[in-house]
Amino acid sequence: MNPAAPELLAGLRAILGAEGVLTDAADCAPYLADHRRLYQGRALAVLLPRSPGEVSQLLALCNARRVGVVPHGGNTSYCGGATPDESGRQVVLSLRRLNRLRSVNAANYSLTAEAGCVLAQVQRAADEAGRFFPLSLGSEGSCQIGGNLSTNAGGTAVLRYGMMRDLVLGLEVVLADGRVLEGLSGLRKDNTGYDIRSLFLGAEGTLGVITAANLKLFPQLHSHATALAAVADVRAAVMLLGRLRDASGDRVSSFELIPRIAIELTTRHIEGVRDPLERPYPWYVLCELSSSSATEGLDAVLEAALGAALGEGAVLDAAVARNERERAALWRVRENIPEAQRREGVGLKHDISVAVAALPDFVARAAQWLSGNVPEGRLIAYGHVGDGSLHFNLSAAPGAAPEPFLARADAVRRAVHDLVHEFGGSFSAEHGIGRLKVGELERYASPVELALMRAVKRAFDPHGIMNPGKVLREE
Ligand code: 2HG
Ligand code: ZN
Repeated sequence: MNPAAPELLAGLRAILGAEGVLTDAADCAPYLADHRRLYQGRALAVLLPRSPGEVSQLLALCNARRVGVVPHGGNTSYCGGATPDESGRQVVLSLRRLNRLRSVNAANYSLTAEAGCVLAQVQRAADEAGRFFPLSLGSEGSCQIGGNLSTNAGGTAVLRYGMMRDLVLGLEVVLADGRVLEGLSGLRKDNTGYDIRSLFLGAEGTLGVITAANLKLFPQLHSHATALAAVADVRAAVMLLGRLRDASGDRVSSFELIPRIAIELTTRHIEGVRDPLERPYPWYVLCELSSSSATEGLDAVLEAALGAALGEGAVLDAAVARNERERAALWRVRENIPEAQRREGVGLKHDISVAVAALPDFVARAAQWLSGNVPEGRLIAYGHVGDGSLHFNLSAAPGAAPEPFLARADAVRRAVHDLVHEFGGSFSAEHGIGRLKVGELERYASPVELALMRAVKRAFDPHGIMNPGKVLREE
């Protein structure tokens, strides 16, 4: 143990109380490994503050002692963003006890939640106030608002409502030196100089600790129309999106691409999932229209648009949900793709985006490269095609040994990310950089961008204590 550790721990206990500083190995274990088990870290302690004041005091102390602080939410990061390094010299700062819903303001269409609130808790609070909070992700039962903000989370409603960044009216942030940036006013218009607040969104805890946020709410949704449409290829999927947006008065709220292989994996591995259509097709889209009005006749709009597309051969077949149960069954297919892929065995993940219109060419080029170069892999490309964002994942082909497949991981990542770069896209559409993609950021960000990011990091965190080694490598 670092010789100064007992004194530091005593200082932290004086701030947080003995029960707010975990050091026992079994107590700390859940905070030291990431969700995908890519990293196993160590830590001097896990800290459990109950208030922004405590966060401020503990950061001031850690800053003075130059101790690295790793903010930790629901631990659902895909990139190791909330896991400490192996040195055992960092502390983990869990926001989980900072989980008060401070206020709900239905008239202002906003609420203020602390960072440790679970996303589902915020969705429920909005609903109880007759409002709607639209961020929706597979991990919503465990991910926390602070993590959603810090990674600028996406999900399945971005097409209509934007990313987490677009859902924020204000933030309260504790800076590395303990000062507090108060900004929860909830104004929709405020052009007073630089937008400092927006720098913390997507910064993955490297610039400060978000302790609370004022979030935008929307009218509750009172009607949905949902269908799984089979299409021949990605181009047909993208064309269908434009068609549905036009035909519905822009009521499309989700538009998710599903390849045939994902139907096979979910029906094989997930209890109760059945193929919604009678015959197999190469690709599908799960599309959903929604409205705050109960009388808009969205089902008829969707059926008419799909019927016309069927007549022209632009859609090959479709299953329209006739009730909530059928709607849930369609969503169950989509939401379980990651879990079905996990159960199938080892996999490689790429979280990419390109312009929506460029998706068909991107997928064709990337798939062609894979079929020539990775015979032991199968492409499982699915996701948020309405946002130009795909999970361009691979699993080992049936009967293929995992080792030779995994041995190609670096070459595959390079080829996929180089192609994304050639298309002017992003190698991290919605899961962030964390520790996993630090090298990719260095490779693909322009020198100007990197220099500005480093300058921002130095300005906010001159001693480099905030989530060291995430997003940017230490210089
Ligand atoms: C999703 O859209 C998630 O289902 C997970 O972002 C993606 O597991 C993945 O690669
Ligand atoms: Zn996703």
